Amino acid sequence: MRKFILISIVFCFMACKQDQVIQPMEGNFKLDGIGNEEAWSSVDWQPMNHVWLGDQPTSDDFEGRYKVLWKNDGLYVLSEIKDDILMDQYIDPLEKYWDDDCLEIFVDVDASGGNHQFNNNAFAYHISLDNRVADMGKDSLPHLYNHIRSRRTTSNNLSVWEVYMPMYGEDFLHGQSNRAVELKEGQQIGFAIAYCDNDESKERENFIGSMPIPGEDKNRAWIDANLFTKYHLVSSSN
Ligand SMILES: [Ca+2]
Ligand SMILES: [Ca+2]
Ligand SMILES: [Ca+2]
Ligand SMILES: [Ca+2]
Repeated sequence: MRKFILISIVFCFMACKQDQVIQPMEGNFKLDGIGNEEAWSSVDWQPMNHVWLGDQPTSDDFEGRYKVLWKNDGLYVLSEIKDDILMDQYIDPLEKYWDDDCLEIFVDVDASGGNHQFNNNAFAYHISLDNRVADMGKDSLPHLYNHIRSRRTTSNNLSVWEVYMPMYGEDFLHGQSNRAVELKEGQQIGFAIAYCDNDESKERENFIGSMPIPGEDKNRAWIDANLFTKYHLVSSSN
């Protein structure tokens, strides 16, 4: 009996892993930090609840969730972040951007996995409170990635982010004219989303992501694309 339960759990786990899908963005869309499009209401929220750095935050300190949709021209992300204090201590968007409050979205357009620290095999886009987007480039230096567009609205302690993300492959060259990858139904991509929460410290206090990371060091998604969740892009009939 115990063996049967164990096998069932393993099968369920595999099925759940395989069931990760991204639905298409259909209808009108306006990048304005307001998630009132019909397309958003057609999919469920997914939690950001895995602690990668710091202690488990209280619900007053941080709560986060997200939705993601796709079109041929890229991914569309909606995220709701409850954060008690918004902090932007480094005005320079390329200086210690991970120690300011920021939304971090990880993408691997061909789901290849592997190291992406100082190459473009995958990206870890850090989106600041003022909608500037930074990541490490091939030269091991931080750069702005202006092709990622973001809008945030905040009311009291609740911020809503909408992000439009054209997707690029590992041949992306910074500062050059690059062609975005056209997304197609059935394609598999790697995706993850996290929030760096700092309220009053020199360094970020918490880092909370969308998937569990095994092992002691959980701050590895910015280096290792194997950790990203694999999603299939599906049509609305799936
Ligand atoms: Ca909108
Ligand atoms: Ca907080
Ligand atoms: Ca890749
Ligand atoms: Ca904060």
